[in-house]
Amino acid sequence: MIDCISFHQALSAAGLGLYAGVPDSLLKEICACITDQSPEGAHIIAANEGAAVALASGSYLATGKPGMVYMQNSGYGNTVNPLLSLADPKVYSIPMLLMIGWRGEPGIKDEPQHVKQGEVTLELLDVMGIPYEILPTETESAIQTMNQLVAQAMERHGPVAMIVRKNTFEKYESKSSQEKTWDLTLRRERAIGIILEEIDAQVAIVSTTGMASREIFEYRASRRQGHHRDFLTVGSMGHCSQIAMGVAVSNKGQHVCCIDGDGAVIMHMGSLAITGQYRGGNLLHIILNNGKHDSVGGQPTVGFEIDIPAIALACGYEDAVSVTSEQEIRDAVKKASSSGQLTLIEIRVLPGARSDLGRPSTTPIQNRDAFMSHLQD
Ligand SMILES: Cc1ncc(C[n+]2csc(CCOP(=O)(O)OP(=O)(O)O)c2C)c(N)n1
Repeated sequence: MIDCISFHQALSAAGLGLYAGVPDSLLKEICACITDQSPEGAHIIAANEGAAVALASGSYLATGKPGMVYMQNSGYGNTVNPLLSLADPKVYSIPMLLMIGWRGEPGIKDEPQHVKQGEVTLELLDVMGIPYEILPTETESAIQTMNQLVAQAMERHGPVAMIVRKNTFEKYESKSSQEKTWDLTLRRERAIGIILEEIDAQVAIVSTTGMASREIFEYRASRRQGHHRDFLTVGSMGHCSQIAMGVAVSNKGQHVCCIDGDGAVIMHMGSLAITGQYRGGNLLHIILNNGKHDSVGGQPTVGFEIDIPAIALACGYEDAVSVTSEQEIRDAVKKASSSGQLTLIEIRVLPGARSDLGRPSTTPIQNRDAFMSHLQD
């Protein structure tokens, strides 16, 4: 496996400027190393992967140094537009090194949301004309491959990609452990339990990518409540609020609650402006804000640096609050459920999850069918 510190030193020696990206569990170790080792301002955890391509492009314009953009292959979709209409050699021709975590690699068991993406990952690069190499797992060969790719990016004046398989990087002990917790006491899973206890049993839930959906699944399973009310958006990070709004707009008799994450809401924050105009009286938006991309390794988001309720109000939501305690959550959910006002509730929670947290045992199609039957009942 690759030693993260040596690899990071080699990246710097190769003349890379800015590091930008969205974290991935396969890249957890190298991302933690980049976070620790990069000088101030040389690393930005971006809102989404397309934004990371834009950041690397801007940095190249300012310095002439290529940037490195890291992502999970799920994030690849977010990059297609800026890769093809900004960085491509036929447009502004901007060199950069992409580091792509290969979830769903054919032959390796992975979650359903990664299967299709994994199958087409290399083909998509071929179609876009982006040269790539699969990163070897031995440190010296990996550095050599990376150096060749950076040289190729400079030569072709465009993006090149390094594909990272599972278990490529060695464990890296993160040094950045200082946590701002604002005296928080609840973790996401407990907050979810409180929401589900408080919310009317008929409300349809649309939940976000990552552990939140897994925790909802386990909550229902442990109480034998069935899973028909919950649409667990296992992929498509950042889009669950618009799925929820799509349901609410199209079925005004159905109350819908979106359970979102801070990383996810920041990824496609423009959707808040669209939801903010909705006045159907049947939509509640809850954001579980732990200031982290908790599901993929706990890399920081700007969730605790921004005022999400103020943003929601400015976007047109009729009510928006931030809460932290059990009682506040209960009161806020009760009020929002009966007010008929478009409400956003930010719940600030501690990062972290149970180590024995399971995964949905139903397939996405079973989830879809059960949810559709619930909505049409
Ligand atoms: C487009 C895209 N980029 C990256 C990922 C990988 N990913 C899955 S969950 C997650 C973190 C989500 O963070 P947040 O919404 O704050 O929820 P938390 O995990 O903290 O509960 C990331 C980055 C993904 N699934 N899709």
